[in-house]
Amino acid sequence: MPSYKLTYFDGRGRAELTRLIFVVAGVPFEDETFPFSEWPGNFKAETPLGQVPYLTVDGEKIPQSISFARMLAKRFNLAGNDELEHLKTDVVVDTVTDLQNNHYLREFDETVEDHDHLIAKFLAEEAPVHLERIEKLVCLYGSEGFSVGSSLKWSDLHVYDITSSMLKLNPCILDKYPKIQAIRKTVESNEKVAAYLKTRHETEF
Ligand SMILES: N[C@@H](CCC(=O)N[C@@H](CS)C(=O)NCC(=O)O)C(=O)O
Repeated sequence: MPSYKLTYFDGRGRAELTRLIFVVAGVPFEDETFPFSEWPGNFKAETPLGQVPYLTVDGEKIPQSISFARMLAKRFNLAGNDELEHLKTDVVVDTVTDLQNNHYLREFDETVEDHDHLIAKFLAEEAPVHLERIEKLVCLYGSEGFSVGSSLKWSDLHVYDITSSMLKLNPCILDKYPKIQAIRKTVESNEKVAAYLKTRHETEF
């Protein structure tokens, strides 16, 4: 079996999707985390693109979290059953990543004085546009509790993870999105995910 090591800050962020894929697949991996204070000093120079996360596969360091998550999802049969399902799953993943990127852009914007106002504006105006898109895609491609087809895919894990961050910011933010809520239930009721969530420690992001 190939060896896998995932390297990231001590947080969920852009690494959590990959962690969830390993968890659901039941495949062991080394979860290497380090405190943000050690970045950039010790770690940045060692990374392929000066960024984290990266995945070390059989000794080779691979950057870009969505690219390596996609490879793992294919390896572990979480990417769809045919070419069209692969495509639809990618479409959902990309749409969720748009929300993630938009969120991080606001969350880590150190140029504004009133950061609370920026986040409130993001939650009121930008996040709903993204959430509506995701809800729409699930109506088009998925079924009750699944974003694409009728079995668990990595797109469901991405929906779950990003919406967990949204709920932390506003516990009512998903009230208008029943399809997204149903996906969250599917993911949370997966036995392996449920066991993982019980042991996962709280982090800042
Ligand atoms: N598209 C890349 C983005 C990676 C990225 O922006 N990583 C951030 C942390 S979430 C980072 O390394 N920031 C530190 C830096 O750029 O110095 C991915 O998905 O892996």
